[in-house]
Amino acid sequence: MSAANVALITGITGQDGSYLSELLLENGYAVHGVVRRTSNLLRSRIEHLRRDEKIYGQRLFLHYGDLSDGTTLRRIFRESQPTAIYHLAGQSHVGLSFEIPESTCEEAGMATLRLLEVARDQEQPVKFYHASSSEIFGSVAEAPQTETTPMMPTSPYGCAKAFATQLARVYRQSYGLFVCNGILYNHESPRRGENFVTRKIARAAARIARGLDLDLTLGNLESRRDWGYAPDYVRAMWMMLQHKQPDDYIVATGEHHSVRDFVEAAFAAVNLPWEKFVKHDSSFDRPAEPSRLVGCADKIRKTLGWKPTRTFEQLVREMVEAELKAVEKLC
Ligand code: NDP
Ligand code: GDR
Repeated sequence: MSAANVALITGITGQDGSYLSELLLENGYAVHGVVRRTSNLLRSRIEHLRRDEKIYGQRLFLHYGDLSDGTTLRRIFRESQPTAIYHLAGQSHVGLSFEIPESTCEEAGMATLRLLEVARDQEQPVKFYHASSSEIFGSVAEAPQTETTPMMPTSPYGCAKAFATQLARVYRQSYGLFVCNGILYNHESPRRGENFVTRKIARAAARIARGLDLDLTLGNLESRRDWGYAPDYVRAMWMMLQHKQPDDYIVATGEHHSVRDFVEAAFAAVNLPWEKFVKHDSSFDRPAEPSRLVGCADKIRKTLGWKPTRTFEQLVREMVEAELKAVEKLC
């Protein structure tokens, strides 16, 4: 990999941004990340990279910015001169998007347009990855879904991602920009945000097992998702931008499981009967839920040779084990 590879990542402090940074640094890239001003300087998911003197300030650079601040984003482009941008930032909680729809749509929708416009104005061509989502399919027209399945989102988040996905296609077709939509299904890891269901369950199972919590309160146990392993999915992002043609790809395992399945597997990993500890609270239910979300990843498997490395059971176990280690550090 040549030293001329420069990546700009929006959302570098998130789950995917942190794994992607590690992958790109391993592959010899200079990595620039956009970070928001926060009241706490600790950015837990990339703190290990920031503390590494051989990396931070040498090959990893952080720039203050916000998706709403177009002039700053343009300046960051000028300063970093990226050859690739991975646009991952935005409010990513589907349930919350019903409570804060305007900012969610601004971040997931309009900000993508803003960045596509900046990319279009660059003198040097820049490859563009857009973090699309299975939520664009919503009340699905077919299962499993492919790259050509119609979009029928069921949440403000899904609507905004559908808008941004269509725009990314328009910019590819109209201006010849190298833009890829990664239509990613749920992907999880020990770095997942604590208010997403898998991390919430894994954390609670470990804490209940060690006597730190008494129970776990969840919404709909019957919801089903196609859950994969986040490091596999950031590898897919990178692979898309290495291909000769820009295109859209579904990234999924092709298997779906219920929230109940995840709960059972997580509590089994700590030898506890889950029924004794799990409660339902309807405030976690959503006004609408997508149905039968499960992806067909044949295109990325055949074209790019991508495949997942973890089974569902391995994923659950790894997440619970990480939480047990975190609890041990506390004790
Ligand atoms: P996270 O929620 O973990 O990370 C979101 C990132 O966006 C954080 O770095 C956050 O910064 C940043 N961000 C949010 N709002 C702004 C803003 N206004 N300006 C600048 N930065 C902002 O998400 P994931 O890593 O899980 O997901 C990455 C992307 O992929 C998201 O767009 C998500 O919608 C999409 N996606 C995720 C899937 C998944 O299963 N994980 C599946 C399909 C799509 P801060 O740390 O300051 O909050
Ligand atoms: P999702 O993930 O909405 O699919 O979006 P989440 O983990 O939030 O929900 C998955 C399913 O679990 C049900 N559920 C609960 N969810 C949460 N968060 N908390 C609970 O207590 C709970 N109880 C049950 C939900 O109703 C839902 O059916 C994720 C995000 O990463 C998006 O950014 C991404 O685009 C999609 O995955 C693909």
